[in-house]
Amino acid sequence: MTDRKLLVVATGNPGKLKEMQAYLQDLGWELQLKPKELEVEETGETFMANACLKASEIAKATGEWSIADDSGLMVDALDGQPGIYSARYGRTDPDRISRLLKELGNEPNRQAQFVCAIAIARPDGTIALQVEGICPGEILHSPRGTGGFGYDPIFYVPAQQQTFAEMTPDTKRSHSHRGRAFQALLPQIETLVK
Ligand code: ITT
Repeated sequence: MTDRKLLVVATGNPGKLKEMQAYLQDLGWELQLKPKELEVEETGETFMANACLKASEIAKATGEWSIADDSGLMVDALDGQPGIYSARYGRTDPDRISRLLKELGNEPNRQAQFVCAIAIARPDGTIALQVEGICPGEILHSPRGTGGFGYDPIFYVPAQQQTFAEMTPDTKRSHSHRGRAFQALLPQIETLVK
């Protein structure tokens, strides 16, 4: 059924898009970027609620299958902030990073986790699949590395002894919150086209 193979990627974030494309490239779905003018207001109170909202609204607006990612950084010493507000924490990536470092100051507890919720919606807007992935780490005192996007330069993963921004795309792909969510999603996505 070729009409079920088109998948609209419901993101306006180029860093995220690049990573999502890498996970989805070998699946046999034809990927299409969501039209720029279609913006969905993130009114949900959880990552999953917002992922479902974005996938569902873009699916209904385009009449196609849609996949959305809602993600963010939860910092223990800031009671889980910026969390679902990670994108709204500042105007640019450097703004968001400096605000986070300022809020944390010299706080000794640097524990944090990245969370990624992914939802796939059918053309009628109903949710077909939802998964979540988490990656624990620590917030550094200053940025390190030039890869990735967003908060990557201050997010250090002790097991790899690198920040996300120091990792190769492949290493980030294997260990990140998004990677873990996609590892759960990929076996299930195959069943959707049947
Ligand atoms: P879309 O909603 O259009 O997909 P967005 O950037 O607004 O794009 P979110 O609402 O999910 O996406 O916000 C996620 C924010 O969390 C994002 O802007 C980054 O700052 C941060 N983030 C998510 N995943 C990240 C990653 O892998 N590395 C670094 N920062 C990440």
